[in-house]
Amino acid sequence: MNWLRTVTCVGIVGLLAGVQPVQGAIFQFGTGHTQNTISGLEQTVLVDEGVEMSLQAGPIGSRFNDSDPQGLGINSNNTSAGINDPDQNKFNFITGHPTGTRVAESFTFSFNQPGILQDLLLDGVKDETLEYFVINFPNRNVLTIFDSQADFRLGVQGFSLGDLNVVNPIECQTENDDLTGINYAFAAGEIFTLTYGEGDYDDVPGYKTNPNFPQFPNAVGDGARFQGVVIEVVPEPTRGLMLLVAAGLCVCRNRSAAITRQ
Ligand SMILES: [Ca+2]
Ligand SMILES: [Ca+2]
Ligand SMILES: [Ca+2]
Ligand SMILES: [Ca+2]
Repeated sequence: MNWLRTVTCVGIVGLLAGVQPVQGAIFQFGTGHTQNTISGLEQTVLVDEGVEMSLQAGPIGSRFNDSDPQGLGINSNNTSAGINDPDQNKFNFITGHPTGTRVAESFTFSFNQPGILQDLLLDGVKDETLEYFVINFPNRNVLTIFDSQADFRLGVQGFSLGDLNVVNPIECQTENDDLTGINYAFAAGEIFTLTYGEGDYDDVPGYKTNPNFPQFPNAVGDGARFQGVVIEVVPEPTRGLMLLVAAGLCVCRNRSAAITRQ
């Protein structure tokens, strides 16, 4: 029976080698993509390549606004907290909260299949004003995502991103505010949160007022937008095939063990 075991195992290895386990799904907002279709919704589900992406605007009561060609924003005007939103088609800080604090707009998202989060596509993340997005991963890891020039801007004045009071600062690799190659594996239904933010100038004294530094068109942040997310998933037919292959491997192992014992 050794020939049968050999042929079976070789066949299984061949199947594994031939499997193409992933396909890309991309959810994009703005011109040519999802635009003017989810404005006014607090939550929604989008579909690409058979994958469902569920989105929930935050804070509670906020609504999506995808009216701008550059991407998705949040409208938090007249929410239950009584907040005034100065930029209804951007992610920004909202004011007028009864406690007097600034509240950052955010949204949560998840997928109905397991996969790998690869790219976060952002827009309008300004380096001079130290704007950023915080991504909270399902496993509680956190990244604070800055413009690709933010560390350079700080470095000119003797500071670095590490001087800011944020968790795990990282720059986008591209000048168009995209963070690529994240490579985070997630399960179906696991929730990510993306939240807008701005660096605190108190962390880097002198940054705003240094006369040797190219000056700021606006001294305060002006919000940013979410352009999309790229993921990889295992297609349903391939997932079934891989389960069969895995079952086959178990049979093969058991058969080998039985033969060894003989
Ligand atoms: Ca807003
Ligand atoms: Ca901005
Ligand atoms: Ca930028
Ligand atoms: Ca971008």
